[in-house]
Amino acid sequence: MKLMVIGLGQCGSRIADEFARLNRRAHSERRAKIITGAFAVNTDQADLTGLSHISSDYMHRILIGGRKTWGHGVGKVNEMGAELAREDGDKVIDAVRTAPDFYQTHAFLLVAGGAGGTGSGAISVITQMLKERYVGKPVYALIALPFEHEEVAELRSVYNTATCLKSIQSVADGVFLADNQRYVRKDASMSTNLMRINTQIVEPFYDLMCAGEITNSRHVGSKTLDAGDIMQSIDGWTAIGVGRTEIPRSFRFPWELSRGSFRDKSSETMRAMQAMDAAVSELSIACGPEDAGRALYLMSAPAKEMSMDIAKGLGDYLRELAENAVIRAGDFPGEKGVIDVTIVLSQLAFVQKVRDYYDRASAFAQTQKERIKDTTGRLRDMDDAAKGLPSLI
Ligand SMILES: Nc1nc2c(ncn2[C@@H]2O[C@H](COP(=O)(O)OP(=O)(O)OP(=O)(O)O)[C@@H](O)[C@H]2O)c(=O)[nH]1
Ligand SMILES: [Mg+2]
Repeated sequence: MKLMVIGLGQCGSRIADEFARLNRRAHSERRAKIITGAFAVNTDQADLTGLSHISSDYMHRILIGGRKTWGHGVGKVNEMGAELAREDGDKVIDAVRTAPDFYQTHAFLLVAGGAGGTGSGAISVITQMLKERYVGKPVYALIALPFEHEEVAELRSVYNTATCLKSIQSVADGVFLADNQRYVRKDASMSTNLMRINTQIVEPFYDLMCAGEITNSRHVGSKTLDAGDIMQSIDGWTAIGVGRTEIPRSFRFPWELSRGSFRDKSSETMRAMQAMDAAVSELSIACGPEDAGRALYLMSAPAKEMSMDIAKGLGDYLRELAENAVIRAGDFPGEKGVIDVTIVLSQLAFVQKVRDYYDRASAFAQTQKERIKDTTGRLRDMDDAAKGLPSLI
């Protein structure tokens, strides 16, 4: 599947930058093209300059709201992020429309951090603009959810995330959720953590996007998962993950496998299931597989490790986990010595974390309203106290 990726705000732009890197990797490792364009959109000029892989011209690093923010961001006010996107969104549409590979694009992927101002506010507006212009091309969103410490320190980040999620869910064809907190490693510094997290967020997309795009026959699977299958599997709230198991060295040689004993076969299936278990535990957001209406898995393993038995084993296993989902599957001859399983759980009917954002943000909005009323009343009292004095202006 070929995606056109648009990152909004700092978080979104950095993740889009990672997708641009993934495209280079796909090209060098598999001769595949998986990105038809990568763009960064921000109200902050300095943040646009800090990217590495997205082309550095103004058609790929797009400054919006420059006249109003002087290139310094919107300071976490996502209403302003949305407003500036409405005013300057045409810049993004123009860049997309004139991208040389636009017509090869299967779908758009827009990325933002939910807790910020620019990305959180702009993502739904730009999604809506794309949907109005390009009917029939799905628009997906990928939202990074804030770290716990941000939620504790600043309730505004909960409120921003909730309003961002509510808005994007109503316009996008599917919303991938990536919970920053799930990727945290305690011993790393903030900047290396963010870089590592971004790599981990995009990693599960790699095999998925490559699967249908590989032209080199060495890499074509027996049951190819193409863009159509993937698009049928993405709808509404979505989680994605990839898991890996190593194949023990003794199994890597053909003469070991040619014995083909029952035990070898069953341990192969076990290994594939272990990779699937790892994918489920590495999902980008905590969710119950039983809440998924659609599910997809993709196995990538050395050709000789793949068999109908294993595919059936994995299929049965996922059916047990995601009992209410329509399941799609594919395979893909991958790297030597490892089995990777990518999982997408979509059309999730319930996500605890989203529900919590909605509840906490509604309470926050109510307290804010009361606080404003209280402050206005007290200001009026003070003004009243000065009523009898003359004014100098
Ligand atoms: N995964 C990940 N999350 C990030 C990154 N940078 C920021 N975030 C998260 O995104 C949220 C803040 O959003 P930003 O992208 O910095 O905000 P913005 O969209 O630029 O908006 P303003 O700066 O307010 O104009 C916070 O919850 C951060 O934890 C990043 O590189 N990776
Ligand atoms: Mg910013």
